[in-house]
Amino acid sequence: MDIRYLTAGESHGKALISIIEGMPKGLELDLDLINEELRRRMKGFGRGKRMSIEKDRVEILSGTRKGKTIGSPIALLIKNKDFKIESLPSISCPRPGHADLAGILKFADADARDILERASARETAARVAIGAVAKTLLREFRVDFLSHTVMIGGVLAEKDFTFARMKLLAEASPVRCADKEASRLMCLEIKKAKEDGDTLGGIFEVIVKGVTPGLGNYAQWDRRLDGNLSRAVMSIPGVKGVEIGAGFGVAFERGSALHDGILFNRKTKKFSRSSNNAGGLEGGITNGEDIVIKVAMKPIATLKNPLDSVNVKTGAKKKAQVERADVCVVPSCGVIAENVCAIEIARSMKEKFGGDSLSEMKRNYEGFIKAIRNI
Ligand code: EPS
Repeated sequence: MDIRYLTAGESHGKALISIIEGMPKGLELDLDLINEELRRRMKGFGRGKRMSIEKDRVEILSGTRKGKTIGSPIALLIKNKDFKIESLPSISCPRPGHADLAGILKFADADARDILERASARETAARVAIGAVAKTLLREFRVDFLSHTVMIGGVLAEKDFTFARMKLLAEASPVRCADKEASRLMCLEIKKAKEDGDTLGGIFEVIVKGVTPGLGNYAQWDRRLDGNLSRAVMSIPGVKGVEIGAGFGVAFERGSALHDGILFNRKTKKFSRSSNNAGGLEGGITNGEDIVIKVAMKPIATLKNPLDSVNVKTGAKKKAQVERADVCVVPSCGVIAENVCAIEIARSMKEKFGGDSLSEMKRNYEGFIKAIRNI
């Protein structure tokens, strides 16, 4: 069975709900691990007041027995503490950059409240919960994730580290930046933006280690894993650019300089590459190298010092609605991207190795690993 999922819930509604189908039977679901992902998503310097109100915790409503998946749909619940949707006022001065005006036009309804309640990035908590389940499955196959901030407010992280060190340092930074000095300067930029009633976007990178070769399929466009990963990341609110591997940089190189040389170790019978400009994906399939995805996020659209707008009911020139908001959410977006990528990789794993139970899936996986050592 294919893995598919849905989320429901408004930013100030009762709760966020996730349903995930297709997880193999027999997977131990660690509630602490899911809650830890939710906690990571809430963190970060530049977050607003809402994150001090909420304490995102997941409740598993179905799909498990005695702590293990039973092969039926898994339903997850995250309750909103700030449940007040019925008493919130209408919004008729849309914020440039948010879904407000596009949604007003879509529904031909002058109140943006219904739009922003679902368009809000709060929905990503529900996706992170699903991603945490996907990560739990992938952990069984030794797949590991990190995200780290590359740029905020014009400050670039300049230092490079090994996967393990990068992960450690990014986790310890208030902006998920592994370069300590850059991290400090990024915080200063966020502080300045806040003082000016302004917001900041940025760039971050997701790296996935331990992914087996052969996931994804070029046989049909919608089975290409690069396309599915890009779509998943691009669908996170605020994301405007997604690059895989060298990304836009590929356009500047000659083929001889860009493509990653093929190496073979006779002892381990493993292929490897002299570089990873492909970002772990060739022909829409994983090639065994790390998957590397770089993401550009726009600044939050709600400004304390609001932009020009109009009252859509009267046509009069007005300032955009000011709502409680964050100043910079690039670190959280990195965590969300890790998790939506986990869902896509788990989907591809399930497609390739099938299996109704985890043990069946593992048998198929081990058999495949043996086969590629003997080609
Ligand atoms: C978010 C909750 C929201 C915002 C943010 C993400 O809470 P509230 O709107 O009640 O302050 O902090 O939403 C947006 C960035 C957005 O554009 O809507 C969350 O849980 O991540």
